[in-house]
Amino acid sequence: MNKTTYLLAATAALTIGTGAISSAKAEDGLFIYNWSDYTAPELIRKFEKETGIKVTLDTFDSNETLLAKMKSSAAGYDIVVLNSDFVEIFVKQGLISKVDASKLRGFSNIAPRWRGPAWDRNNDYTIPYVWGVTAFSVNTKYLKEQTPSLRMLFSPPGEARGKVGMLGSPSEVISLAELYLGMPPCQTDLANMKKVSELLEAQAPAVKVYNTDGVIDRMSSSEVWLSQAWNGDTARARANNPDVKFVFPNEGVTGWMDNVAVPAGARHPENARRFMEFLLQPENAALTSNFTHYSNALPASSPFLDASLRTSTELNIPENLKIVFNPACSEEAIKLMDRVWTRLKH
Ligand code: N2P
Repeated sequence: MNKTTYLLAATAALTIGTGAISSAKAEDGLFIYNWSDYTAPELIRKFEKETGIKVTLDTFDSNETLLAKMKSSAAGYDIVVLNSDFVEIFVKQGLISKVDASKLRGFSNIAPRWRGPAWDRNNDYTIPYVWGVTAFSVNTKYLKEQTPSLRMLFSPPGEARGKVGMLGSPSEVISLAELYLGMPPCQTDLANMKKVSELLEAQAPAVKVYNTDGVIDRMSSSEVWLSQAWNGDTARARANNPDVKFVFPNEGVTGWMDNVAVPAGARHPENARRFMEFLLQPENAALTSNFTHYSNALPASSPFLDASLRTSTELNIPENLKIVFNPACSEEAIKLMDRVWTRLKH
């Protein structure tokens, strides 16, 4: 929308508005920074229509990219979406501001399980967006035999050589490697990190790409046959290509919640608040789940979910599966991860 049509839309919304809109200057807009392939266009249209607030969306591919952007001065965003294992890092570095989320309208719609989570005990800073798990997918057309073990990903069968896709960030790759090797996350033990490094170096010749963008496309098009993957992205790939299958490995999976927060110094904090309250309405959470194929934290959204989601093999996580929600790593652990990663990429 260009500026003129946008102003017309804002005026129209103001005339039919309820008065609530007067507290937020609609024409100032709302700037959102979210993971790629993660924001339902319908959700944004609905928010714009209901509030007259024009949304601008930018996307990123990993927590590390988001962190670097937030640190590099005023990025100008009002809303960011970040993984549970990065929340404390953002808080410590003063990158997100207190929103006192439990006072938001709709907060009580959040399932008890997801209120006051380990990464934000009092919901001072965040509300949940959607959550999922990380393991791997297999293209069953080309890889007829599947091993329900992370071994298949980290020591891939010969025929998968050059057809393996890994996510493109140290936290994603190394935390899964640690899980496979039976180590707690955020290792600072040098001998253990050496083992992680050796595992990844040995896997590298089979890897076609380390990239967190475009994972759905690469799985759908069979460009990769074996891919480190999130369950929801795999569900979307399977909708395009029924040969794509998500594997729940014996060793377990890493789990994460993505969280909505307001960057420190956001220029439209009131609009950000309204967006958070909008996300806390069950029909709106369902729009996000229906688009992303991830589970949200609002049980009352289930009547609005697409039937395919309720039966999705990727979202129906086996009951006894071990799910490790990673904590925020210490600076020392992050330094070691970066070292392993830099070595791997050279
Ligand atoms: C975006 C999926 C992001 C999930 N396609 C990672 N937390």
